Amino acid sequence: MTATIERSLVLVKPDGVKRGQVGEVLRRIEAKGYRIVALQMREATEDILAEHYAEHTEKPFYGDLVEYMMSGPVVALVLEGERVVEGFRSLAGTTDPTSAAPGTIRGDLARDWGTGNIENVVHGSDAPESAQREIGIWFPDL
Ligand code: IDP
Ligand code: MG
Repeated sequence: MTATIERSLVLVKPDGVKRGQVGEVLRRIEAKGYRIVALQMREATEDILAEHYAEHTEKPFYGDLVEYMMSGPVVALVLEGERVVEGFRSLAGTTDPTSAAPGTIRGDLARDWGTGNIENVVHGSDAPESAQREIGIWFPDL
């Protein structure tokens, strides 16, 4: 059997960077055993977000989502490992941090701040195909 090494695109979102949680997120990724193959701190732009969140541009919350994602720098990462897409989603927890399971990044490090945005510290690709697309957006040279 040949192992299929997968990649995932992860973002530490502006709330995570502002609250000093970059190290904790990286610690959990490394403790789990995934390899970090690229890492960059940068500001998202409207163009990048429109590509990154293409499936959400028509949603009612999209404007607020863009504002949230441009409220400060993000840390973009590419992770590598067998089934890393599924594995990082499991580490991250469900979208809503109030109900995300304790032990997950969102369950432990995020909460509802009453802003109307779902501020949940991290993004992780939801499928290998999305990962490939998202890596192309954030790391075109990779
Ligand atoms: P995911 O990040 O768990 O994959 P998605 O449904 O793909 O969740 O949504 C992308 C991001 O958009 C979420 O992480 C969250 O920050 C934001 N978001 C999703 N749904 C809502 C909503 O109903 N209101 C406000 N923000 C939302
Ligand atoms: Mg998603």
